[in-house]
Amino acid sequence: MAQSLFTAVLPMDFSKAPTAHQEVLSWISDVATLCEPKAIHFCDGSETEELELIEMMVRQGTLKKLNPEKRPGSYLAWSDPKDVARVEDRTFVCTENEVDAGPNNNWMSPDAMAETLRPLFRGSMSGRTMYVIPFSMGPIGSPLAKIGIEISDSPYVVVNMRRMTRMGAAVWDQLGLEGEFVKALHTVGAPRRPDPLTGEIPADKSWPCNSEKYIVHYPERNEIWSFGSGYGGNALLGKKCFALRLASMMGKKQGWLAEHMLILGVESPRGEKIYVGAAFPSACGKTNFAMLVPPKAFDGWKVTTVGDDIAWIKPGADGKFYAINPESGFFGVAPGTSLQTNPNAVKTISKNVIFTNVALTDDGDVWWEGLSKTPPEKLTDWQGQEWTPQSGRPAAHPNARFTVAIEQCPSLDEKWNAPEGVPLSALIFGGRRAGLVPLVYEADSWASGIYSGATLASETTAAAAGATGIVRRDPMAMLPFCGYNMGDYFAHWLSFAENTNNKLPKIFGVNWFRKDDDGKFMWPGFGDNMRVLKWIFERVQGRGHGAHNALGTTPTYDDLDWSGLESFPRAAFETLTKIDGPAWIEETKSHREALAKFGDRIPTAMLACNEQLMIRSHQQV
Ligand code: TSX
Ligand code: MN
Repeated sequence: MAQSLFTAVLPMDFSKAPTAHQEVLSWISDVATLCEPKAIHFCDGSETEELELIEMMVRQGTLKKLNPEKRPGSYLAWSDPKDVARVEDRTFVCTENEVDAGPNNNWMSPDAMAETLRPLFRGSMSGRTMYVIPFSMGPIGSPLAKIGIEISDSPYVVVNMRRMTRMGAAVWDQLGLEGEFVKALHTVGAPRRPDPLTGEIPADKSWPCNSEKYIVHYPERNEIWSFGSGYGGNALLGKKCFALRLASMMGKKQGWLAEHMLILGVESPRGEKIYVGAAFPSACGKTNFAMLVPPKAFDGWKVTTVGDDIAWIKPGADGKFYAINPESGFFGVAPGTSLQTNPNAVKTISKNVIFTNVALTDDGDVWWEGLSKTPPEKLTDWQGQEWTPQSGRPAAHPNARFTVAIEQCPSLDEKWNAPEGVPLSALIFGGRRAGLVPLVYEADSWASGIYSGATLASETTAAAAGATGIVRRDPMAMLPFCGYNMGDYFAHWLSFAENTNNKLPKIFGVNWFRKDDDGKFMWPGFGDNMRVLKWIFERVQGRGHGAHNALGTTPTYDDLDWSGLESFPRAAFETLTKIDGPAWIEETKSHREALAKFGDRIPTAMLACNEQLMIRSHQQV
């Protein structure tokens, strides 16, 4: 490590530490005493630091350097095959009272969990360097931003956190001597202890991890303890653990919302601009929507990207709902990403990328299913095995990822880093439904819009485990990410209507995935979703027309702009937006059962919406 960087070797001497924040230093000291690392390194976020860590990981086999002519500044990691995704059944929310975590979370009492974790963390960093990673979720100094410090024994985590968050020395200045921060502790749980016979430390694995895993949240202490995994949301603790699970709880206490939403801007040829937040469950193409390229015929219309995964939203003094993207990078799913599905993403990942679990080409570049129609003749798959198109197994893991700084995105919005955030005029909830749900509708009210989010569902695809076509409820796409009781969460959403100063965003439902009787997608999707976005834009401006039905307001054929898609049959659009009363009676029954699973904290307003929808479904012809 360079001399300019502070590396404390045990016993601890913090006299040259980059912060004098007493609570930070005593926490670091406690963690080091528990985890017994061989050294402590305070990350400064510099390029020099990153290059040194990368060089070390290349030497050790964790990273492969990609061909600098094809993919400058980029590297590839292959994980342990048993460490490829978030582990929801190993994820816990530890509140004093079980009911506060809710039926939507695994729960253990904080004391019982501490007893479980202490022995696992004791000596867990033996033979490794412990990295202290200061980061800000949101623009440093923004009134909406929050600071975290991750302690991790994984250099892979450091280089990923540098892309995904504002990480480095500037955070210490912002934190000062008294500032609040989230304590985020992570270990891969693979101590390197000397062999008892030879005294030698065995060679390290390229992807150290532990078969036992715990992802633990203490919302009442603003703490995260993560054990045993080096992958994504299990290890990059600023993302799902902090920015969604802990932040959702902070937002409930402090009057704001932490949501699993992309944020995009829509600008008309006349220069009018709105911002939109959208929540979709996984495998619905959130990143694609966040980077949408309008059809050629939509000359002068622009879609810009603020974020692709998380939004922190708070009403301002003017009552508008201001949103920031707490992240500064994309941790995106690679398979399915191509010039056809998402040209902006492909351009974003042309350089300075950490790829995880994609396939390697003969000339040192990357490949994944969907990148090109015809796969290369020969590849090395994500497990390091030779692969040909005849192999009969995917070359990239279906959950393979790219990690890249948001600033490389060609559609980046000019206000992506604005400390005050961007004002949201519309919120969208969307799922993958082969039937029932029309292409788009506007909810009649704040409460009925929340109801449509609360009953959001998506059908499983071939990519997800198990059978296809099974409807899974995923309220507001937050089921795995709400850090408290989901009933209280709906109540918190409803509470924003109580302040009459609030200018509530309009709420829309969308479904890009409706199929015809032959099982074919009816809507072209992708860039053509601009037609729907334009209608939403017009509705927000009080123009835009539609027909009223059981769900709210849906555009008729003539209400959409068909420029460049004039061949789309009127009859197909009728089917695509049809609301089938009898089918909605059944759907509404299923809503009621789904809401009942969240227990007695469900607000009565949600049950009233359910009854209302039942009446309207009976009236729907
Ligand atoms: O991301 C998607 N979007 C949103 C884009 C802004 N996908 C991919 C989902 C998996 C992550 C979509 N898939 C969308 C969509 O709007 N629509 C569909 C379904 C579909 C797939 C293929 C075609 C049309 C629709 N057409 C052809 O393949 C030619
Ligand atoms: Mn997500």
